[in-house]
Amino acid sequence: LDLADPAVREPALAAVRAAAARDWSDAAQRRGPSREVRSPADRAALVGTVREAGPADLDAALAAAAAAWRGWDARGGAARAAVLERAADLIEAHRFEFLALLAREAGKTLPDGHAEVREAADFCRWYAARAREWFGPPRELAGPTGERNTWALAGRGVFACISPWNFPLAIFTGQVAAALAAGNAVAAKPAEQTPLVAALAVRLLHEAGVPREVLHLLPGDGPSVGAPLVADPRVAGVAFTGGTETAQAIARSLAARPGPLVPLIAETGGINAMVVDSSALPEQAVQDALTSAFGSAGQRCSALRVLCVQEEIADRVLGMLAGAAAELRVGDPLDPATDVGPVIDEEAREGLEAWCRGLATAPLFEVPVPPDVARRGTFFAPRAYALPSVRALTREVFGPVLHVVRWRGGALDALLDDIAASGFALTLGVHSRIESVQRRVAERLRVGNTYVNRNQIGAVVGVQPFGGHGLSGTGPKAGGPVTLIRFATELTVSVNTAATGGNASLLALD
Ligand code: UN1
Repeated sequence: LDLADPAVREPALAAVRAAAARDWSDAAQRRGPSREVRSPADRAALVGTVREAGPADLDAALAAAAAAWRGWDARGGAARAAVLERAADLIEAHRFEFLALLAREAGKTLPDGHAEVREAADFCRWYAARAREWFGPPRELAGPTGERNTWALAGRGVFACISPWNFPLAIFTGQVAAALAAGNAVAAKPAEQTPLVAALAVRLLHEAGVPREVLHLLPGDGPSVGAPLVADPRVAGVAFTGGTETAQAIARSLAARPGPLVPLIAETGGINAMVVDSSALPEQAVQDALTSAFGSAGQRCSALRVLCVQEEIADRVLGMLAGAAAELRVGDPLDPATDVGPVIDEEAREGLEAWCRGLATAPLFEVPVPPDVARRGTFFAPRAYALPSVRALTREVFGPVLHVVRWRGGALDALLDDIAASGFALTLGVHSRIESVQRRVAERLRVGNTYVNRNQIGAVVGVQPFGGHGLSGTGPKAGGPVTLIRFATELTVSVNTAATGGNASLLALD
């Protein structure tokens, strides 16, 4: 979507504006409470209402999914792939509706919304291709004569997919597509802030050919939907993206459950650093710090949280950064001129304010929010603070707040120890033109995704498999070559062919 080209831009914007004006209420009848979704960019505006899932909906969905998953699994990887590829086409065909809804419900700018549509379609196609590759007929593994050994991947059963509001389309669709590709049925719980994007995605997945009994949307909050879902013995696996503490609570709940042992696939947070040394190209470091810290209003788990600049070039880099930031426009996400939209809700805004107050120091710079914009929604002025040490950053601050630490030449190892001490290991930026420094930083920190001399957000499906370890998650990475294995079971069958007269096909394995 080339917004610089007027021939593309005008009809696209007209389509997005028309879609933005619609009532996006979800028509599905469920038995939980009704929730009104208000736009973070304009709290007076109702985006739509959704009827949340009650206990009876949960029970009905899990019963139907538990009965249906074997049929879906039995179709095989190639048939499931064809359905997911149709879903990718449909998601792209509805891109203007998604852009509108992502802007209104999640406060996403048009370029961010466009990247999400792209990523959601990519996830469907990538996992479809992996399903074709790995979920075909059982593979014969060579062994001793008189025996036939086969190995195959298959679905586990019903997967619970619990997704965040910051990528309500891409991460929601990515989890669901992975679970479906591997032969599972899915009970999907979107974030309570963003059920309407999820409802449109599920409608398209059904339209593409995912049976209704195989994919269920269960909107609601953690206590009323997420917790009972995870505790239910019919759930055979959980994929979760969100906060580390919630992932730990899910792990405890799964451990306390009687019955089968099930996997948790968790992608959580990060206290992501960018290390800039004196050999770095300042213009590049400034552009990448700006994009990584303030893009998507800092509401990415990959976002830059602490910029570590070598003392000798710190004044120059920070001066340039403040200058560049001063030109950022905070505003309505539907306006193509906007660089930074709102934060998701009042609770998020207040949390950011409280964190900044606690720092008890004046910001290095702050990008003003125009008063008419600020009045309408939950906006938060992007800003930067100097910290004495990386260790002063005691938690993930999920928004457009950049922390800056200066380090002296000769003290790189001490800095890296401070960064590693957080226990998170998600993204890392390194800006240096000295290869041995690039290697030293990357190898000492060993995070999930290291980016050298570029920005540290926007991992591309299939090219930059995304995800961390330690406090940042369990793996497997999203959009990677082996993501689907954790969504699957492995079945090994060893047949004594001598005893069956050499006729192993009695077991009808293939
Ligand atoms: C998240 O913010 O929850 O690389 C993870 C990126 C995205 C991050 C998604 N894939 O910026």
